[in-house]
Amino acid sequence: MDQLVLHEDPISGNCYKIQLTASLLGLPLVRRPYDIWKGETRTPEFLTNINPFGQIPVLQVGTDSFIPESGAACFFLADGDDQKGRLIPEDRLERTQMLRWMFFEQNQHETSVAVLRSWARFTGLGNLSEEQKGRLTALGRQGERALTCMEAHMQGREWFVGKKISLADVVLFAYTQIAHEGGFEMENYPALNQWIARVKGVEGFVKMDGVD
Ligand SMILES: N[C@@H](CCC(=O)N[C@@H](CS)C(=O)NCC(=O)O)C(=O)O
Repeated sequence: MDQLVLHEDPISGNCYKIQLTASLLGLPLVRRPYDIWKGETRTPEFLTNINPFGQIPVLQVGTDSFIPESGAACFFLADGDDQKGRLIPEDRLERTQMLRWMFFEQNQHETSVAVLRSWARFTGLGNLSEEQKGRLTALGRQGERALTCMEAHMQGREWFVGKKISLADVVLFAYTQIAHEGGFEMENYPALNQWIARVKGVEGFVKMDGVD
C-alpha cells in the first residue's frame, strides 16, 4: 500500500480517530503534526497542498491523494480488500447502521462534546468570546442529549452495531472518552463507561496523546 501520512494536531480527537483506526488494523501511519492554535493549517501552503478548508485531520495516501474529514479517512483505511469485515460490517444493514452512528457523531456529538472540551481545555472558559458564551448552554444540552441517546442504545449491548467493534465505536469513542474535560458528568452514563473500558481492551488499541 502507498505510504499513509496523517496531517494532524495531536490534541485533536478527530485526528486520533484515524490513528486508532490504523492501529486497530495494524497499518503503519506517519504522523505529521501542526499547531492549529498557531494557524499552521491556514497557511497558503497548507490550503493549496493539503486541505483548502484549512483543517486537520487529513490523511495523505501516497503523494497525490488527500482525504480530509475524519470519518472518510477512517473509512478509507478500513475499506481495504485485506481488511474486509474487520471494522466495517459485511452485512448491509449493519454497515448502514455504522454510517448512521458516524453521521450522528459528526452532527450531534462532535459539534457539542468536542467543542465544549476544546473551549474548556484549550481556550479557557474565562477567555470565551461573547458569542461563545452565548452558545454554552445550548451546546451543553445538545451534548447531554447525544450522550443520553448513546447510553440508552448501549444498555444490553457490547458494541454500537452488531457483535463486534466497528468504525461507529471508533469515531464515537474519541471524544466520549474525554467528554468530562468539556464538563459532562460521565458518572451519569454507566453503559458508556463500560463500553469505553471495552474499547480500551481491544487488540491494537492505542491511547490518544495526553489521555490515560
Ligand atoms: N468534520 C471534521 C472536523 C475537523 C476539525 O474540526 N478540525 C479542527 C481540529 S479538531 C481544526 O482543524 N481546527 C483548526 C481550524 O479550523 O483552523 C472532521 O471530522 O475531520
